[in-house]
Amino acid sequence: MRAIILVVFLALTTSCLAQDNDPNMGIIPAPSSVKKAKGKFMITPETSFLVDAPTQKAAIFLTNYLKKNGYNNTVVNANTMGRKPADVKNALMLLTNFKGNIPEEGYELKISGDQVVINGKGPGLFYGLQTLLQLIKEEKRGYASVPCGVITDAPRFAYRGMHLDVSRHFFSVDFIKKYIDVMAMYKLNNFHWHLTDDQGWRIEIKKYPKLTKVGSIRAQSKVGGYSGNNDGLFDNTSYSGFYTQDEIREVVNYAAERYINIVPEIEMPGHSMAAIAAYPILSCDPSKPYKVGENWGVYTDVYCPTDTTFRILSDILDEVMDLFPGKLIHIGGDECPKDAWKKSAFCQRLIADSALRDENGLQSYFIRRIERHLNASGRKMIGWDEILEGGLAPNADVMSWRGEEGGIAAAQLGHDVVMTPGSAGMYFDHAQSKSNQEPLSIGGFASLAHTYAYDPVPASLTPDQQKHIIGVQANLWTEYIATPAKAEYMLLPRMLALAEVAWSPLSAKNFNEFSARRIPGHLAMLESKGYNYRVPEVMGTSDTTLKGSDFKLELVAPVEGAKVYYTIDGYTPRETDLWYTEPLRITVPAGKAIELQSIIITPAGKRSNITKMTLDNSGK
Ligand code: TNX
Repeated sequence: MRAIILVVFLALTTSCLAQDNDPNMGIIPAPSSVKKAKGKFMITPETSFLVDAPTQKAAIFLTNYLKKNGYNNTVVNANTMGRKPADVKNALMLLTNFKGNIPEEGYELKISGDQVVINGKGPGLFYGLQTLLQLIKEEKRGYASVPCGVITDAPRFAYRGMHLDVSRHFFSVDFIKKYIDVMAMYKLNNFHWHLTDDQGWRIEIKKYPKLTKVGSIRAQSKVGGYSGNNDGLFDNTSYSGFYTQDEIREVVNYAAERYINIVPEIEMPGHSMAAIAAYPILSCDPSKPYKVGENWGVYTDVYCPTDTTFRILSDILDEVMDLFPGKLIHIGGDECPKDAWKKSAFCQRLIADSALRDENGLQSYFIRRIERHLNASGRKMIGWDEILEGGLAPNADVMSWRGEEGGIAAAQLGHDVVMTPGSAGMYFDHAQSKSNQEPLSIGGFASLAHTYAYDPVPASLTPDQQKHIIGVQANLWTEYIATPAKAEYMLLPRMLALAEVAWSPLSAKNFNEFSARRIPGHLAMLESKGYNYRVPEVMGTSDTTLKGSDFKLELVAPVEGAKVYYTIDGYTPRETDLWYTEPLRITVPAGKAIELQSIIITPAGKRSNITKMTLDNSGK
């Protein structure tokens, strides 16, 4: 019997990968509305670039973009040129002075053969420009084309966050800026900077210099995971790093130029070994020796809720608030074991004197006292969902990470919530596939599809309660991420899925279009900008067995410009192997099986996981 099995991914042909076939014109995150039109606007040395508000961040960003990308065109003030912008042909303009209403952070982008017009204000104008930059196709130096169309757009959520843990591993200011750059490209607007934890204190505090002098250095780090040969294995190498206050200010400004607010996190009362090692007086037993954490996980020594601790933490938070102008200050609050408080006579007395229920009540006392201090300076506290235990601080926002329950409970109590559940693909330290070809990770599983599928608004909330879901965030914890290349590998492309979760209306979301039509162009673009990313596997094949004798297989590269290489001889495919150029026709002799192994190799030499498909005609 001859069976013809046609494996075609989403019934797409190679040409369909071109973003011309994407109803969203290749834009990520998918806009609220896209109307494609025929024709192109051509950018040439004669094109006028006009702005009616030259001090707008978008105008400055455009000026820098032109300079950096080899255009000699200058940006002209539309108010002083003596003509109405609408009358200028071959012009690209950023306008704040438009008729009609555009929602907060929204924009309108109209591209015709004569003109490109972006209408918007502040962040909206900036996001319109980011969309435009995704549409620009360089032809040669100084020349580019933009496809015609009309886009109207505004975000679904006000809080669109990406987190980075710089305690477990430290990342340079240059890397932080690169991280902020890619966030801005995808319209994310909150960078959650996890600055302190057990394994390192990474922000200079002038009043308490030992926080960095002692607390930023650990004697050694855990090697690998906790099983097998790596069990109990340490690298015997000291590890350090912190940001000076000048560096912090530089990053805050850099982010603000891109409409990114920074949410600094100073962890308390748990995850505080680094600070306790620097100032043992912060602990419940100052006579014990402490060292900066060398292992990952959760430590049982935590801040003791004494007046001294509150004075020191208030001083620290005062310096933090001076550095970070944003409203939200993150105080952690997660994973605070109660062992030390149970043993402490001071804590037990405090529980009794303040009529607290138990140690959970004490945790809540701790958080409320810190909240009062932040509120007194006009700031809002945000913490991980454990701050709900023992009663939530009156004005706090909650970041729901242990599933959605904490977020749901907080929204029901009328608190604002940022959803970031690990179970829904928001933990970018989790592996991106179940393959053993993935690099070491903390475990867990968050594929691109899983991340993409998340909807942060729980159906169990009433419409009024749903308004308290102010947004969504993904977290990049770095226990097992020691290098910028690996951080980018774990970030990309999942952050692009997060961007659609955070920005796009549900009606515009479509995973097949996202992954097969939009992602390939974006990965090529990110590669050209020097980002590392996880190369998705070859499309059109998978780790499976197909039964039959005659096969026609259509393989597609998920990165524009990348090649598919394959073997049928059982060897690992590499660039010296067969290069896929047209649908494969493979006939398997009766009684035999052939293993088709395939890999993607990108122009820069990045490689995907290898996929093995068995074409089985053994008759078994
Ligand atoms: C839990 S998420 C933590 C972090 C770890 C992370 C690893 C949270 C609030 N606490 O300390 O790095 O898991 O996935």
